[in-house]
Amino acid sequence: MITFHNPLHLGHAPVHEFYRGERVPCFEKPQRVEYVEDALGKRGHPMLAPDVDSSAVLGQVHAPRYLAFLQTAWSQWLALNPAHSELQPFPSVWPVRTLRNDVEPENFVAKLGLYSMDNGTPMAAGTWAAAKAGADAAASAALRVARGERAAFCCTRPPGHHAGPDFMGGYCFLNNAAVAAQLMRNEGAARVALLDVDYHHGNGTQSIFYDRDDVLFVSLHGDPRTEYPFFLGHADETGRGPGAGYNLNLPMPAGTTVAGWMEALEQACVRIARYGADALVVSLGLDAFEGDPISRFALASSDFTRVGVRLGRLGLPTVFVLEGGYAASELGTNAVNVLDGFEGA
Ligand code: SP5
Ligand code: ZN
Repeated sequence: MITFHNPLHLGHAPVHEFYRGERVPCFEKPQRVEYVEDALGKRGHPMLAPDVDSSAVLGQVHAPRYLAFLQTAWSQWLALNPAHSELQPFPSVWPVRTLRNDVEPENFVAKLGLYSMDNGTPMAAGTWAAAKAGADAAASAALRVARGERAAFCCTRPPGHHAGPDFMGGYCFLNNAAVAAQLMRNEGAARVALLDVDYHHGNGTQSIFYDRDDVLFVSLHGDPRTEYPFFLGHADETGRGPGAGYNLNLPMPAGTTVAGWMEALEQACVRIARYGADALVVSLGLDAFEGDPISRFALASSDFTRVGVRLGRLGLPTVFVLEGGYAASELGTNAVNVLDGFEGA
């Protein structure tokens, strides 16, 4: 399968995040895609550099003021104090219920809170460049598929599915899968299905397309009553206005085994087939893996081949976009198992 890598991902290498008040090493680290690139090479999948500028499509899925902030965030952080080059910014105040989010504050940390859903999404000097190159890679993969390629894989980090119209969160800044879906709409696909199999609900993607019937969002994930992102991803979220009926959440309890998970995948595939999609985008998180350090499903490496086979049987032009998955050394095998299963279907 043709694949696109992100040549600038290394510039996004924050050192720590918070867990129960303590600083812990980042789970979302550069080695993740290095393992995937290694596995892609070993199994003979060609790797290309992004060749599409996603700027226009980014403007269709994210708010202008959010993009402007993200692009300049690191220089704003350094402007406070040059010594900040060695430190990671974190938000400390958020415009929750009753507070206003329509007026952008001047204070940098306040802006960071306005544009964040959590304090778990650390930035580094090269974050914007890495996120933008990742969106370019997603756009490149989507363009190939829109122009007739059966499938393509976007191998990138940081991930994207928690990033909403105007906020970052869950290690995500730009919503790569939303970029891929929107680009295929622009290129003439009337209906795009977006299936999210990451362990965590793709709240950002859901929100971007919640009012629309031209992109069907379907997600398999840990029940938000106990799992991140906690505040979205319930089964009763089915879409709004013209988008009513075009959002399907299939939350499962932590501890769900492969049998239950595959049943949910079957439901998802039946819904996608009934939708009559012209193309499919898969938010390919691999944190449903039994060895994932922050997730609680139990798929084995060989199960990811079955996932790929089932998706291949949908018979749709398909763009795979890497999302989460934190068992870094097994990430390559698990990702490429999906792609090989898909191609063998
Ligand atoms: C893209 C993606 O998979 N984002 C996930 C974001 C999860 N953020 C919360 C992480 C909480 C880590 N908990 C550590 C538990 C260690 N036992
Ligand atoms: Zn995840």
